Amino acid sequence: MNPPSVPSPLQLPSLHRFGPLAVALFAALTVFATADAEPISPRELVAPKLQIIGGNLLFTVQPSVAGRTYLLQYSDTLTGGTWQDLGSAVIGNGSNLVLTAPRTSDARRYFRLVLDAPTEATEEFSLIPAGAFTMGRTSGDNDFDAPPVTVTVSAFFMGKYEVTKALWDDVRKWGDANGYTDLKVGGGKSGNHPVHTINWLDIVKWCNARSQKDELTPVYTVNGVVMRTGTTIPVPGWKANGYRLPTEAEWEKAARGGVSGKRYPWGTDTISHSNANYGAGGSAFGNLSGEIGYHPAYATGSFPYTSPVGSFAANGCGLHDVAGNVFEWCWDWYGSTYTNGAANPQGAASGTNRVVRGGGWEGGANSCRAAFRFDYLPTLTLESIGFRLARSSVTTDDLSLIPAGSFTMGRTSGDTDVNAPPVTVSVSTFSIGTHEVTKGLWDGVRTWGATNGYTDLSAGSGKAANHPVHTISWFDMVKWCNARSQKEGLTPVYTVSGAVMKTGTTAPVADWNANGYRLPTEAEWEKAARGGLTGKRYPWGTDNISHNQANYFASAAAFGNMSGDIGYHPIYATGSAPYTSPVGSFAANAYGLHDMAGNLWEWCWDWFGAPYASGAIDPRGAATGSVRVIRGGSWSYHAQSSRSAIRDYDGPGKTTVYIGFRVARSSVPQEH
Ligand SMILES: [Ca+2]
Ligand SMILES: [Ca+2]
Repeated sequence: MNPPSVPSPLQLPSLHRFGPLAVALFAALTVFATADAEPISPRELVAPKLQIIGGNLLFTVQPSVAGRTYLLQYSDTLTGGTWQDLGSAVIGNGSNLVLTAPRTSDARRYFRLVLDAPTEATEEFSLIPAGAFTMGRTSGDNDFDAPPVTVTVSAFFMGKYEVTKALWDDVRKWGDANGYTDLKVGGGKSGNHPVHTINWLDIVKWCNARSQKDELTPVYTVNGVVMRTGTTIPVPGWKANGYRLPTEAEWEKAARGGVSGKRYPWGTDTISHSNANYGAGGSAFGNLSGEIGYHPAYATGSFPYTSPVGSFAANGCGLHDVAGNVFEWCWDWYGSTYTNGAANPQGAASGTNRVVRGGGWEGGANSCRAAFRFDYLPTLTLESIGFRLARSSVTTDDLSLIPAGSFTMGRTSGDTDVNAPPVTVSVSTFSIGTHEVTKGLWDGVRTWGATNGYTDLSAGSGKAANHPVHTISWFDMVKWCNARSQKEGLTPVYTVSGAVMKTGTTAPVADWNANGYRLPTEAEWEKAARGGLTGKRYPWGTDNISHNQANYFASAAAFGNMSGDIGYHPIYATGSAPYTSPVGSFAANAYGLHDMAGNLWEWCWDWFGAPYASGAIDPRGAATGSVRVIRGGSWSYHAQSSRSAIRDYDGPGKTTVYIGFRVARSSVPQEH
């Protein structure tokens, strides 16, 4: 994402006197600073409706923005005072939100209501991790156009809610003044209901308008120009960081919420009016709703019978209304079935109709299924079709974004590693290389570095350009990371005495907020290796390993070794040692990462030390030490060393044919 917009100066509020109290209602977008003048996140100041009822002040936000955080604050003076939080923050749900404060005997008190601005995409969006899933019909259903196939998609962000009429209006108004002159007004029962009666072409233009409004890169172009008007089918820039429609595969992966083989997003084969807003009829497709017809809570007034977004529980990916309310446009031309094994499919190359998904308030249970495919002309508008937004992950092709959160780090499956007890550890979002760094990549950056001050990088060694680089020290790796960052216009992570580390063997300081390349921490490495799975020895989520899965030295049956051939990997043990394999020779784990087990050990940032404390947040290893952590085993080590939990170490000056590395990057605002 781009950095937050430039703060505007603190603006004086307009005052509304109310009884004995002076209540400040800030209406302008503004920014304030803490007492020590350190800037904090931009916040919108909201103008609520104020009432005094009995002993309480009631502030009503109508309607609230679903998923955003509202906080009531007060101060006894407008100048020089500090704003104090009054009560806890409240999360908007798309409906009226009422925050209360007791009346006090103060002669004068000022209140304001602040809406926390999203600081990263994850507040409005869910990060859907990279990986394969089963797309298509389930549960004995017979959709001819949706046979079950395995499809892989890269990490991306998916909107938690259908786009509301209020959001549509806001962006459309901005767009109208910025060259987007033919966006439809659209329909919507109120501000917090989904927008409808807009067509596919309106939506892609609106996505561009919102991207420009938010200082992101627009996704859709026509003849190389940002699409603002007209009805020419645009070309999508999938690498752009702006707003866009999801592909059909992305939509279905997100809709399934991480659950496999079930009809509905909540992970069962049944549906009722407590799950979604749809038209109930008959018992087919697991419809359990006793009342037949439209949803009784929302079938009021005139058509359409939409519900406020977020009126029903989210699925496992945090998404609301994937089933029902309004159908959702996807990017894809509707075409025949997807290919088994497809990676990031984007639909038919051409076509007549675009895909819509997920059913709507007037559709039956059938159309609410995660597998159900439908399609319409991109010029069609209906009261039952809206959309939700997606955004590409801003990392580059060779990195996977790993979602923030806690995981269980340490030994599993009855293993006895004394230095790796199971502990709960939490890490922030970060990205990590899908492959070990190759000799080819090493050489390219090293050549650039040699003429840019990086004069002592080791040449390293590698069996071929597509094999992992080895025979480089830990110091070489961190300097190389800096060189690659500078080569790509990113901020280097490692400094010595405040200067970018380019040469030498002084232990550097890491800037974890820099957006450049770096080594993963040990905790990041293990979280990434586990691929979102828990309690298994190996990155693919089982307790067994064979030469079909990794390049390691097979010996006894200990640690689940299933390999019949004892010794080095027979395919790669040719010529002279080392017996590395081309990176990516084995299947990726669920985060899209190859060779986390075997091929080469991978150096991490951390000084090797005692196990992490349970509950640690972003741990980065011992404060000092003499050896750095290595992880994942190698072509010459046993199954035991290929386990996700194994911890080993070596001196940072050491160079061997057993150790390489992969890069990581902190998830920080990207410059585009
Ligand atoms: Ca929907
Ligand atoms: Ca490895």
